[in-house]
Amino acid sequence: MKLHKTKIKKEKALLVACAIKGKSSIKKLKESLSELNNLSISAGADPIYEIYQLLQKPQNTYIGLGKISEIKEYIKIHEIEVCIFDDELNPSTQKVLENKLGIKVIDRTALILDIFSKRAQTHEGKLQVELAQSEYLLPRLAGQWSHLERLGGGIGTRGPGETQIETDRRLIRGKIKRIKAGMKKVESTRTSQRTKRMNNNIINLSLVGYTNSGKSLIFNKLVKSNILSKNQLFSTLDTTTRKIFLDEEIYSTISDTVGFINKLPTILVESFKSTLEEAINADILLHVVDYSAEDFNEKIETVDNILFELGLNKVPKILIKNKIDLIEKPLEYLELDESYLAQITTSAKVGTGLNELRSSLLNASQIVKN
Ligand SMILES: Nc1nc2c(ncn2[C@@H]2O[C@H](COP(=O)(O)OP(=O)(O)OP(=O)(O)O)[C@@H](O)[C@H]2O)c(=O)[nH]1
Ligand SMILES: [Mg+2]
Repeated sequence: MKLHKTKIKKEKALLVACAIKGKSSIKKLKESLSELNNLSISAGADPIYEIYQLLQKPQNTYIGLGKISEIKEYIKIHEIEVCIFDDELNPSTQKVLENKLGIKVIDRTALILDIFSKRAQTHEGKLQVELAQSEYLLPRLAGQWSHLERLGGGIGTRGPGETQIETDRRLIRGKIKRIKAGMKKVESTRTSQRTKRMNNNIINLSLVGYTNSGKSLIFNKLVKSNILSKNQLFSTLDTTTRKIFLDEEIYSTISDTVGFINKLPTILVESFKSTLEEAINADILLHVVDYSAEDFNEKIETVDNILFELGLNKVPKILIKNKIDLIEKPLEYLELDESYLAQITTSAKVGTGLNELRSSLLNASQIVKN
């Protein structure tokens, strides 16, 4: 007898991006769409087409009305099941779009949250993702009852006189409260470990940077560790800290952290503050960039902007231009702000530049200590 393989059907998706003229360009829109394409595949969709537009001014339908007609036409002909937008949509825009298009509408934030929830392994990681998801869901509740069932909201728990949405909101608020309480417990253990290290006058290094830039592989090579380093977005969600000897006597700690991405949802940054705590308290940040990426400059800028949001723009940094085995162009010296003490080129894969990186870490640690 032949066994039939069951295949979960992937939803056919149409990707949509737009931006205001002068603030972006067609090239940037296309780069962002190619990232959205990756994100949607990671989330389990089947992206088959992309539509983009540079707008003169913002629209309350996200994209111009002409384009909406074009999208509707495309949906009909190609039987598209979900439309994915490249920015976070406010709840009312999302509603308007769903009404106009007649199919499911998802935004970039929801996709990123979905991937994070797939990757979360530890108790703390799961709590943080659930918190971000609940915060995202709260203002978008109308007509989302199916989502709530997944959140474990009990049916029949409705109080007297409450509408369905009020009940949903109450359930989610309760859940947010419980998650926050759970996170407090995990955080206090972490804080006491960190205080111990800080009291010992040890320099703390933290790897930060765009997702898929090679942070975990560099970490593994520097401290002979074996954490997951994989060609996919957001391999690392949890922070790992290890001791690293910079010379025979002096040692520091080094942490590997969650990667960043363009248009990283604010709610995720907020929820992941406890995971990012190691980076927030680092004495030196090791900013890793995939130097072989065409848009590496934009990636550096994105990461610098997120560091700024976290109040880390003034922390001493070293830029690690990684993946140089993939490029043929001559290496350039980049103009960076004064918080960057050095820039090093590496190939974590081949092992190039790792000795220079170690010397640079030792130098920087001495500068920071004095
Ligand atoms: N060719 C080449 N590939 C590299 C290099 N460094 C890392 N990679 C590959 O790039 C991919 C991503 O590496 P990771 O170490 O997982 O990147 P990361 O920055 O930790 O990514 P996140 O955890 O998602 O933020 C993996 O497939 C690595 O093997 C390098 O120097 N050269
Ligand atoms: Mg990683």
